[in-house]
Amino acid sequence: MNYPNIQAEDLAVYEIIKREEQRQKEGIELIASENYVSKAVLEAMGSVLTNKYSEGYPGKRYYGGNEIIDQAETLAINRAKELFNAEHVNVQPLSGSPANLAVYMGLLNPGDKVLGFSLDQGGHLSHGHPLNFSGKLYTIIPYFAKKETEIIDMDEVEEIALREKPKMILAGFSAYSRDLDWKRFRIIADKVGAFLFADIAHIAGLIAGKQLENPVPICDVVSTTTHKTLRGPRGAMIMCKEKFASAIDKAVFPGVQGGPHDHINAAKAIAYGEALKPEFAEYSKQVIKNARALASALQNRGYRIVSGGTDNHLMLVDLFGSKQITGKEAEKTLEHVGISINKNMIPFDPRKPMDPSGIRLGTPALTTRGAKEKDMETVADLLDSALIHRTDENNLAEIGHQVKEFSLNFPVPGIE
Ligand code: DSN
Repeated sequence: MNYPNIQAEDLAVYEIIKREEQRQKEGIELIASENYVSKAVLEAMGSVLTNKYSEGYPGKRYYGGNEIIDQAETLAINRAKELFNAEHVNVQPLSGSPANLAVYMGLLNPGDKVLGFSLDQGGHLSHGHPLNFSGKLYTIIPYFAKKETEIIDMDEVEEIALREKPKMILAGFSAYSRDLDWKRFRIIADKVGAFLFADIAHIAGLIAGKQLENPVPICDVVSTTTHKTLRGPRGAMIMCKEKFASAIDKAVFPGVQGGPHDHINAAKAIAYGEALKPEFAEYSKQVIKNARALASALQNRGYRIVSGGTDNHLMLVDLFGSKQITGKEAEKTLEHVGISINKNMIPFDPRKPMDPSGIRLGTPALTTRGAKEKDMETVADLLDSALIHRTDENNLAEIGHQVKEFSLNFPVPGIE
């Protein structure tokens, strides 16, 4: 992508794009929620479909001229249905939080009780943070990982559900590295007459790639962002059983949003089409292999991985517990050498969210660039060296060169 028109018309923006291209190309991306989209997805996002208003749904719009837009949205819906075996799909949510807001609005009344995974153990803001709509409008009851194993204790989930009788059980996770027992969640929800809502934002691509169990046929409603492991444009979608279709559609529009972003919906259709190809299953498999290889390379260097490992694309490292380095210090040091990660709370963290004990690492982005298990050894070495030499500017400069040299072996789609 060369952006000749931006270059001619607005040099300030052109230079920002070029600097960000360079950062992406020369750096190691380990943020578990990030990825690199294909050139086709990038092109759709820059297309003239952005010029249209299309409030409503295919065949029932509040604006004229939507015959072609209807085709784009229907294509995205049909591909998503095929990918996830979904009865009903709404592809209009602009991002994860609005999607989740629409699910709450569609199924609950303000004040209703929701059981959600504790935020400081790996839940998401929209699963009950006190300053988020979820925490302000609904009564959130948290469930936790077990202290000894750092794995969700389904018996405890059942115990809390039987005691609290929530209207909805939310199985959704932003920093949880273990397999989820969807069927047990279903059994528990049925026992207490609760809706079962899964937020699969992090693992959607691994489900689409058939590496993890698909919760869509098991749950009442499932939301996901489209830009993480699923490798589509920034955005989200909601999948649900047909009986909830009307409630969910009304909650998205006019409940939460106005006009859909049609250029993004076309990009979603492209990404879903890519995810339906056999290469995407290979990609998903490699993401998990790489995550396991990275976790074990770090363990070999003395880092404690929360719960002892990973079943998906991410891991939490208990840095403070194993190396007496805080998450904040690590994030800053690693950014300095071109390695992007984020600080993260770990289960039962004695420290605070702005400077927690942990960091979260993920392999979706590096895997898109073609990295394999053996490359995870190099990544672990570079990360470890940077943290060891975190106060030594000369050493950090040298490690920064090595990060760049390593990264340039792996092309980023859309960046020459
Ligand atoms: N910001 C996302 C993440 O990093 O997990 C969640 O929305």
